[in-house]
Amino acid sequence: MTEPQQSPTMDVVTSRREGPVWVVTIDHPPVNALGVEVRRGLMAAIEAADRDADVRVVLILGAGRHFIAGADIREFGRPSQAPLLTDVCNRIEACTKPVVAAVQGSALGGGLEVVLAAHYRVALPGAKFALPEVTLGLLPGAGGTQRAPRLIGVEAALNLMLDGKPIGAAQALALGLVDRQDAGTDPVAAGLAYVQELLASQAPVRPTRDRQIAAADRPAAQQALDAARAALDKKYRGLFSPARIVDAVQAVLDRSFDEGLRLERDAFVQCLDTPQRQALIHAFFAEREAAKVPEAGRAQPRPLDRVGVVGGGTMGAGIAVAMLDAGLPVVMVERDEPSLERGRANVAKVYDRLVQRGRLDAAERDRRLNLWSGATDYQALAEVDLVVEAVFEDMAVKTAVFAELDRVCKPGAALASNTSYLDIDQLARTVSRPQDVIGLHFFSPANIMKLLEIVVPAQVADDVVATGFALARRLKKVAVRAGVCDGFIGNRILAVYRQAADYLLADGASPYQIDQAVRHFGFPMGPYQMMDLAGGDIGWASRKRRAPTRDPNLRYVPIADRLCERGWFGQKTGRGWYLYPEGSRTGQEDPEVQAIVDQERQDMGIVPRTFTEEDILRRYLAAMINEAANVVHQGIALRPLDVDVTMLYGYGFPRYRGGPLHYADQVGLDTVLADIRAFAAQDPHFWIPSPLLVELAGRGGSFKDLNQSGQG
Ligand code: 3H9
Repeated sequence: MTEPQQSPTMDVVTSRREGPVWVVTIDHPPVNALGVEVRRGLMAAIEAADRDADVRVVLILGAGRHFIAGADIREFGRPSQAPLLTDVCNRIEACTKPVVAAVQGSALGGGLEVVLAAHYRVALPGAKFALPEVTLGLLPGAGGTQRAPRLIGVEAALNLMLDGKPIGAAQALALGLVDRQDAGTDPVAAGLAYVQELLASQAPVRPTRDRQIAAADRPAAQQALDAARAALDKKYRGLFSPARIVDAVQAVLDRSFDEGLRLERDAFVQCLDTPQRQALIHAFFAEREAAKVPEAGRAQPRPLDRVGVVGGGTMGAGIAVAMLDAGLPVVMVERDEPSLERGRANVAKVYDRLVQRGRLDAAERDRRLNLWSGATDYQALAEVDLVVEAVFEDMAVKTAVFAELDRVCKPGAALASNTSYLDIDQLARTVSRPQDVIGLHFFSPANIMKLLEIVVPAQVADDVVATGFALARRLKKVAVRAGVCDGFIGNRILAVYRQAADYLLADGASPYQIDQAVRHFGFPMGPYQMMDLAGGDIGWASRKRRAPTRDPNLRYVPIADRLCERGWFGQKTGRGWYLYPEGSRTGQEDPEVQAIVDQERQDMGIVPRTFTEEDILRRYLAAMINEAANVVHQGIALRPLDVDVTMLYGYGFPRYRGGPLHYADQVGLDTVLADIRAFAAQDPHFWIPSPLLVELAGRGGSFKDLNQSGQG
């Protein structure tokens, strides 16, 4: 090799010549996103390589942990700046010297499109390839829809684009997405080794655009397209971009490469303009911003090597599994041997099911279960770094548990409660170390649901909050900081929009009509289906608990109580709002429930009225948005985005609508406020406009503004 020569390209893209090889490195932390400077730099690097007669091969690399994580998502929605990524990819492909991409880490979206435009590809062991644009309401917009099918076939390419999930190096090799795997860890060495081979064999340029789908493969390709199109409604209900993906891939069979590119570009621009794209990108950033909380900025997390869980019921076992899955040894404490045995069985059951379904091998199950130990003596928790209490939802019971934890846990251990509504400040005051007490509100099933509300009591130390967020990262959960109040962020808002549903029910809508409207909006299920799934007895208990403090001015709808009095608790009892014959999990409408509803209306002296689907949704969502605004206004949520993330990850709010407060901005705050005021004319006690909503609507502001000002 001759002495490296530097070229004066942009800082984020540097090029150097090593003998006949033009090594182009993208160095744009944190993820080498393809912002305008990177695009310009890449363009200039290829131009320079073409001009330099001594260059025979170009090698493209990413510095750091990732190759390229895709287009710079922050640029979407702003005026586009030349060169477009699609032009950069075309330029790479048109290079007169062979271009090799050496991929370590992620090659996602536009990053993979750069790889597809190169002529040769090598993957290192940790490489991940994906076209995740669909998760952002988009389609690959830099030639991916045209090049991927030409390289790996229509069906595989459709899967990559419609699933959006990453595949590893071995699968990429098997599909023909890359030409080879390198076992090393250094992309420069791997790339140069491959380049030497290509030079030795005088490998030519090999534009992907020149490949054709072979005539023999076309019928199967068309079949894959037809199947994908037929599945669209069911799999991607309400989403705009998946159908555009299928259309663009169809062009691979029907049109020239350049026509296909134009069609892709048009579809990409259409997708960029949709509220779905805005909502999905809001969700992407909101999820990451939610982890940025003041306490985590001020303190380092405490060490976290061993955890305790008190309680082996469904919740405790789910939390234990979440910890075990993350490789954390768990000590479970129960009050006696039979309860402990049940706890152990609950944990084992989760893993056995995974093994049965082929999602986990038996050896891995055993390895994880080996990290579990159980005890009936609290002393077993003496050495844990963090303990999560998941016992019965009752202040006296929890206080007794915390007294034990206070007695046995080592100094500095974080003491967490998984309560979903109790006052953690009060709980913290009962121990000698309130600075160590925090709320970790997991959602059921705790090993699956992504949301973790981190509830921050008044006296908790910053490093305990930071530990909560570090734990969430370790468990691959999405954490949201919540203040102390009844129900924290999520359950507090839920209580209010559920009440709005009950008023709709009392006034004339059927539970089935309400559920359907809510599903049509994009929730996976409606509130009555949800109650049947969770068990009606849970809500019944909390209604009874709240009865003495209920605002007497608020209407009370006792219909759910009538069902519970009959023992109709939902799926687990075979009937609730719906009928579940023979353990079925899909409910059937129940005329007897409708008769009870009719009777109750009569008893309340209500003449039922008709509600359209739109009427239902306006009330349901206005109630949700209004309480969400209160939660922000009172500082229970730091920012509107924290509410959005909570509702997206814990309550099934459709991601493509961005969460209730993003959605409110899109609808227009004055529209939402006008609705609330109109509803208030009929029921002024329930429909009290949130002061924050009034203020924002009054000055033409938005929840988005508050996200921006609250960040950092
Ligand atoms: C696309 O490519 C369209 C093209 O087809 C066509 C265009 C014409 N842009 O997640 P992390 C930030 S669409 C801007 O915490 P990790 C992120 O916000 C794009 N910023 O790290 C965070 O910032 P901060 C298709 C981005 O290690 C920081 O980087 N690509 C982008 O857990 C670290 O991120 C995707 O959808 C971006 N593309 O995960 C991939 N990506 O520190 C999206 C990340 O200020 N990205 N940031 O909070 C990911 O999936 C993950 O970030 C990744 C790293 C797996 C890469």
